[in-house]
Amino acid sequence: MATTIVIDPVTRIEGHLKIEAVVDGGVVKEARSSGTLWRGIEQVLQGRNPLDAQRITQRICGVCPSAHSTASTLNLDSAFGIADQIPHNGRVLRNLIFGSNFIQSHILHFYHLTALDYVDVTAVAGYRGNDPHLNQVADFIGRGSLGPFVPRYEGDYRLPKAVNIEATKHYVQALDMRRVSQEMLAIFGGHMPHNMSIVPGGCTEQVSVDKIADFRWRLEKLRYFIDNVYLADVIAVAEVYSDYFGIGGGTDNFMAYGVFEMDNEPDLTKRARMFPGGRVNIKNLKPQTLDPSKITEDVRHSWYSSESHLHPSKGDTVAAPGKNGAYSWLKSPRYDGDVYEVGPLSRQLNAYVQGVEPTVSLVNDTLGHFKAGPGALQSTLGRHAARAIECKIVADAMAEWLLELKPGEPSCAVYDIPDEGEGMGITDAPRGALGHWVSVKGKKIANYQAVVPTTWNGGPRDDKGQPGPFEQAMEGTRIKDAKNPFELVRIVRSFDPCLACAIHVVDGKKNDLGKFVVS
Ligand code: NFE
Ligand code: MG
Repeated sequence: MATTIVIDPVTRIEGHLKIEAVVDGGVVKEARSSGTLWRGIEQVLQGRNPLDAQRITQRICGVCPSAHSTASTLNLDSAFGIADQIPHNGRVLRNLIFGSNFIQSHILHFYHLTALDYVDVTAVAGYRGNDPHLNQVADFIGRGSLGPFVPRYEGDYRLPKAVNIEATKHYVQALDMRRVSQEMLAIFGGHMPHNMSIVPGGCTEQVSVDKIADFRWRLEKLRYFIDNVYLADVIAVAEVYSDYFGIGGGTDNFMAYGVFEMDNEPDLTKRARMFPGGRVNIKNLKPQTLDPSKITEDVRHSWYSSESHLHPSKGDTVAAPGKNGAYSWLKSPRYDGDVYEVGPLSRQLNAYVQGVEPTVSLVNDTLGHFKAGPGALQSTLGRHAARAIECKIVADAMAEWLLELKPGEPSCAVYDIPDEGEGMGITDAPRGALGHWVSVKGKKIANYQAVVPTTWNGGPRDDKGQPGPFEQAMEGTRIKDAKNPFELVRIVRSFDPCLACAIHVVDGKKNDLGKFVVS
């Protein structure tokens, strides 16, 4: 007899995601991913000064605001016609700010959003010893303050007690590491969340030797943690839960827009980026090109009455709560009508098939360690491994970028806002391909659309009925215990869902000043 498993909410932070899975004979026959929180940004931007975009779109999310500041700024660079004029320091500073956010976000995801699916924190309950981190956790549990650790499932915690205790210590240490990363970002970004310095034309922050030194010691602390703790913990988990290299695969298509600017080429599909843009099908591993004109968003199964299958430059967002057949506030982005997964795994796969180092060596080393082929990457653990590898590559690259800064030289171009312009800002956020599109008329924003990583991964079925990446990853999964569906939360969390980002649209109306306000 079929039963339906409902998990709501799934995410430990980052918004409201509901998962429904119909299980028959112990196997998921049909899965639905549903964003249930109505919020947003796009229409708020209409009629405003284009320079507000960087400020306002960062408020989409406190986890990846640097991603939205980067996408909105690339968008305005392109609409203003200044994408080829970013000074050297401006380009490098943007990469350093965004890189700090990547590191923080990947550490957050592994330790605070997913590790407790694998690590049994109750192993620390009786701890009495000299480690202040563990004493803190034991006190927490002793007082019954279980907030960050529950609800949880039971029955499939497999690590030895000593490893559970050590990993819990790292859980607390990772909070410190995230603080260090946020401080590092703030040296050049002003503050975190919502940096003040990434702007069209470059970066407002000036480079000085003392700021470089301040940044450097923090980065070295983080590199030590990533190399010796984060990577080691991912491998320790993967060794004991190795069946998850074969669980949670999903779609065969992987896309990246590319991230970390290496030159000032104005066409973002041709710009040199540390992680390149592209598409790849895991079954043939051949690099394919990316044409952003083929991106559309379907809304047949979303609570919107606006037209479906529009390119984001023409996108529209009219809320229709209760719409027949709809089950999510997320739209369904598609490339040429096809479903694509985005995220660290997509980025590293695209870099891998394009022969980019050190991705090729690190991926091959990891696959060699587990005696697996590239197909194993299309899985729950493949996503964790790709994210950890990526975190190391970004941190190591940042040490090089820091040396490229030129104290005393300019970091921002001078420009005028044009009367008219069309912009596109495509980049990769920690959770995957992120695009902002703008239309400027009379020096004001006429239309603004964002298509966000978790919208790609977590969207509902499209106009053709094709399930989204979360849904495909769950379908066909064998569930050992329907009362403790570890498989489903492990699969979905491996994508690192952020519903705050994914649902960024808003209902509202213009006020007397002609500004859009939330109703
Ligand atoms: Ni709110 Fe975000 C990232 C973006 S994910 S975290 O990374 O863009 O949809
Ligand atoms: Mg949108």
